[in-house]
Amino acid sequence: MNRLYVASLAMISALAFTGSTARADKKITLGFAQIGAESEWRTANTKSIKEAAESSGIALKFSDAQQKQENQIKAIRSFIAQKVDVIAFSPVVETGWEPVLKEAKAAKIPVILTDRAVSAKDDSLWVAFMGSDFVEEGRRAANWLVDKTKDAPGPINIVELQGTVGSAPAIDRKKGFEEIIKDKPKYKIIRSQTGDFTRAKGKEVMEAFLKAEGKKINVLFAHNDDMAIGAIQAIEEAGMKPGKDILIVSIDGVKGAFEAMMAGKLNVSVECSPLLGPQLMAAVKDLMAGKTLPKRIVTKEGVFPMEVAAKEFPNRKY
Ligand code: GYE
Repeated sequence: MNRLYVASLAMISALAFTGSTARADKKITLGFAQIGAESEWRTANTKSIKEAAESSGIALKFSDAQQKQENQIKAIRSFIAQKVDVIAFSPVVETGWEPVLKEAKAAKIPVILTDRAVSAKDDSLWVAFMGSDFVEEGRRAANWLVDKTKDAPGPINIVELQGTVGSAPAIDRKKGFEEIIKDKPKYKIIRSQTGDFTRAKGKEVMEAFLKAEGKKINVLFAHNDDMAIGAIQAIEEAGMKPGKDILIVSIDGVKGAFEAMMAGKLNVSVECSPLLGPQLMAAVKDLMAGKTLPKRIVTKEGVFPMEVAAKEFPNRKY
């Protein structure tokens, strides 16, 4: 009697056990190694990924690297050790990923790059890259400026706040912007330094630019809105009018930028959408269903000058 009882108990628990592992097996696990929380863009990106994972029924293991490559590498290694189904990450800088990507490949875990690309010869180390065309964003920023100042006499002195050193958006936005102005001698980049995509650094570096160049500065090109917003503060504290004394061109199109445009302090923001979550989850599901993903998935984006800011503001989702 007793033995039978124990045996049936064991059977029941064995059944429950296999039942639950079978169910757990079906749920896809995604490991996502985020860069950090350096900007409004990044916060919106994280929110988009978390919400999309939740609504797609994907189990998300999320890690925040606080803008350090070594932390991202550690997170990816731990995802490999945990045998997640898919790894996705937004590489803080372009280089130095081969070893860890090879480890993922050896473990047969597909990797999707989101937002930022890596620079590596062997592109079999990732299955797809989804994100914006940063060179095009740089061109859009410069094209707006060239058009806006077409009747202004030169020289037009530009200061540039670059994003994180070695990151794809910093390299590409600079490249795209320079490509447009390089055959127009009226435009001169007189100072260029990194503000690491943060408000605090953007303000600090702009203060240094203002100290060195003062009223000579006609334009600020900031690689993201947060640095532009930090710089706006520095310009105001120096007794100048941002958006008037100094034209300000930036990239992202976050709510903070729209508010600055509506206040007349920021002239234009080139859109770069952080809402990659739904696209990423769809790709993860396709991948698990055995489909081949397109190697490059580009996000659709626009340009928003201050004149349209108030009208567009209610439509903004980040
Ligand atoms: O522009 C910036 C963020 O990689 C596109 O990173 C992203 C950039 C974005 O910190 O605000």
